[in-house]
Amino acid sequence: MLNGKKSLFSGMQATGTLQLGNYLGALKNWVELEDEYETFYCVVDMHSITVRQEPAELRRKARALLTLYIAAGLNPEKNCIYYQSHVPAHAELNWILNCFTYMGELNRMTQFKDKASKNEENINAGLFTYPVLMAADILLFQSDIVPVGDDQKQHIEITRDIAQRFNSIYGDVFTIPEPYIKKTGARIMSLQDPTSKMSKSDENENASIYLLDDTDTIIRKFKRAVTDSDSEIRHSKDKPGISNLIEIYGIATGKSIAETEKEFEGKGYGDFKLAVGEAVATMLKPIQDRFDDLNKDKAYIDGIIKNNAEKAAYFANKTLRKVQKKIGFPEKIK
Ligand code: ATP
Ligand code: LTN
Repeated sequence: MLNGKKSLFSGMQATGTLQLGNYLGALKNWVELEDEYETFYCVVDMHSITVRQEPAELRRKARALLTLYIAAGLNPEKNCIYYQSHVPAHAELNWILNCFTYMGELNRMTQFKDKASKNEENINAGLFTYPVLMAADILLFQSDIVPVGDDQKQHIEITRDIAQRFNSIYGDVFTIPEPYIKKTGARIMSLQDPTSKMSKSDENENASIYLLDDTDTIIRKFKRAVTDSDSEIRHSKDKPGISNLIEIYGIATGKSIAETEKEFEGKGYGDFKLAVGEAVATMLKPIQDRFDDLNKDKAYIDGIIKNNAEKAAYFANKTLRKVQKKIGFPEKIK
């Protein structure tokens, strides 16, 4: 709770251009929550450097991500949209929580195992303690819920464990957050390997639909999507490729699985893939247009960056001061 309202935090890494999974699994759902919650949507640029980044590119991607949040429908008057690196309280609470987190817990994180295997030349300590910074993000804002895609569930669980451990020693300092994961869109799969999730850092560009891809590119990528050997458009565990496309089509058009299966009964994969491509392109077009418009107004975006960082810092510092006092750090002399 913050300001007498329930609160929430979520964020995305500025590691690449947003892909369809980021939108359908997270961002699209964020837009519905702005009235009920005090919301904090962060560009987690500090998390991004757990994998080596080119400085100018990181700056560009972080700005594009923040702009995309707004283009996708988040009203910056109602939602606090900001850069993690602009609010030092994230790093300060991160250190404290490191001292309340066990190596054994971190060792179990599947995202760490996955990222470590992909970055064998740079398995740094930040990559290992990544979930602790994430816990700091969430707990700083006394978040009741954390709207994310399915892959982040384990990170919310460790956040809860850390918070409960801290509270059991020092009293009720942190709100224990719940994951907020929608059933549909929670796990959009790669178009080239439907057994692994779509990811913005995938090296194969055909595996992901990027939010800023133009219509032709979107249609081409869906045409090339890996599907199963028969030609029936049916949602089933043994047809992961087609099932993924049916799910995407369903969100883009509002149609249920049964309706989609019926619509394409007797038709081939070619027709279906084209329809999915067109539906997704239509869904993304307004976001792309708004993104272009927003990029023309540098002063407007700069204003949001400045004001929201101040707002986030105000709430974050409240929690941080409380924590510092509880653990026995000496008070500052005024
Ligand atoms: P990276 O490739 O850099 O690891 P990513 O594409 O996996 O990035 P994140 O920045 O880790 O994306 O995730 C941002 C948000 O999008 C999170 O809430 C995450 O759960 C959600 N998300 C990411 N990929 C998918 C997906 N394929 N389906 C549904 N939600 C997803
Ligand atoms: N690890 C998340 C990004 C992230 C996040 C958070 C999400 C960092 N801090 C706090 C929710 C709440 C990811 O999507 N990879």
